[in-house]
Amino acid sequence: MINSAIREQFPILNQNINGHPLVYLDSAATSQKPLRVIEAVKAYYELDNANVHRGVHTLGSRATDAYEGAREKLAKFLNARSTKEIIFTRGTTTALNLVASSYGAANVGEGDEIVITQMEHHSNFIPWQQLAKKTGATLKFLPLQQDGTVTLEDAEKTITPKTKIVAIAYVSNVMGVTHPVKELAAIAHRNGAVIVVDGAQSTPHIKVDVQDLDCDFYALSGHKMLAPTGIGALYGKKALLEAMEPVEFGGEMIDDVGLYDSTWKELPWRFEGGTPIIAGAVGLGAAVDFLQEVGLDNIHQHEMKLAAYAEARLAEIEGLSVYGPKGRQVGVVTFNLGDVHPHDVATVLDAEGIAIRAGHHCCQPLMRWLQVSSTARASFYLYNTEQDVDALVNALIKAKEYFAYELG
Ligand code: 7TS
Repeated sequence: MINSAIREQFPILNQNINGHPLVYLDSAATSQKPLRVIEAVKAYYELDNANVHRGVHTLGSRATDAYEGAREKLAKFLNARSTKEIIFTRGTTTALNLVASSYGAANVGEGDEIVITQMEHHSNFIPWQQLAKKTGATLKFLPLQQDGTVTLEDAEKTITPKTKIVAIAYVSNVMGVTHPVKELAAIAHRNGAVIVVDGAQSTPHIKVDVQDLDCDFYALSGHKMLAPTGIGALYGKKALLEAMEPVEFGGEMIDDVGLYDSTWKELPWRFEGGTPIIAGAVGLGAAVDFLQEVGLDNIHQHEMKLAAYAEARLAEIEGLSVYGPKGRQVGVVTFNLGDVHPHDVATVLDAEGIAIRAGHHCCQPLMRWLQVSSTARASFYLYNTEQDVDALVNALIKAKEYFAYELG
């Protein structure tokens, strides 16, 4: 159950900002961290810190167990077949770039097609744009409906035997849209393509089963799912990863280094050159434990309720445009208040202790499609309440009065 006991486990939320209780509505940018995660990282540094996979001393074994234990937790959480399929990265951006520069460079050539949408975060946009430029492949866009959703009919037309890679976010960070990645995976596979899923916004909020989705690659960021910054992961099907070349060379990832050639460690370590993000992984493991105890289904239900409440309450504000589908499946609501610049809206809200994000949200192509330069965005997580939505609505009404002259 989601109740006030959950919120109390996030110490940062218990403070005033500008004389008001903090209302944190920016979890799509990064989530707050429960004590459980903060304490796991602290305990790791206080008791177990050492480098992994090398020394024979006790701390080295404990650190290695902690690091590899986190991999096991994440593999189970995503229902991967094996820990070999989980590569720790710095986050979603690094994971997606790894696929583009390794799998993409080896498998995409002139005349091939890469299919994405105009809604992608820059992290799932620029790697494919640059890969297409480098290889002479064509970048194709799955058309967006007015509310930002895609249709399978369009997907059947856009994905063809020329398609080598389909890359799409499971959940958009701006529009509150969920894409049918399982069905898209089936269409991609029928055409001989692989599907790369950007899971930055889905993993924290909905139950993900990579085998059920049948995705080939899946990228995630720990910091959006209660873990520290600087840790994330790439899931990849073992057969695909085994055929891929590493992109970072150095310590940790080698088997044998000769003067003129070298061989690589087995999966997943061959993709983890250098000292890994050990404390980050420990924090991610603790975050996964926490999420599983609360239950992803409970979290999702809670956020859908908040999103529905927010949609209804925001509709009371005349002159406020909300983008994205009605009855959204995730707790992200993007809007504009007349012609008032979203940065001004966010500044007025900050004075009330309310944290939202304003800007292009790393989605400039989407902003062009929406025909706006930027938007304001409120995003919810398991620690938010209906009172937070009320505070947002009240502050927006205040902002509207403040900027009345700009609203005509
Ligand atoms: N993909 C999506 C859908 C995202 O929302 C983000 C981050 C990323 C990729 C990149 O993740 P990173 O951890 O590698 O940076 N999104 C946002 C956001 O919406 N506001 O700040 C960061």
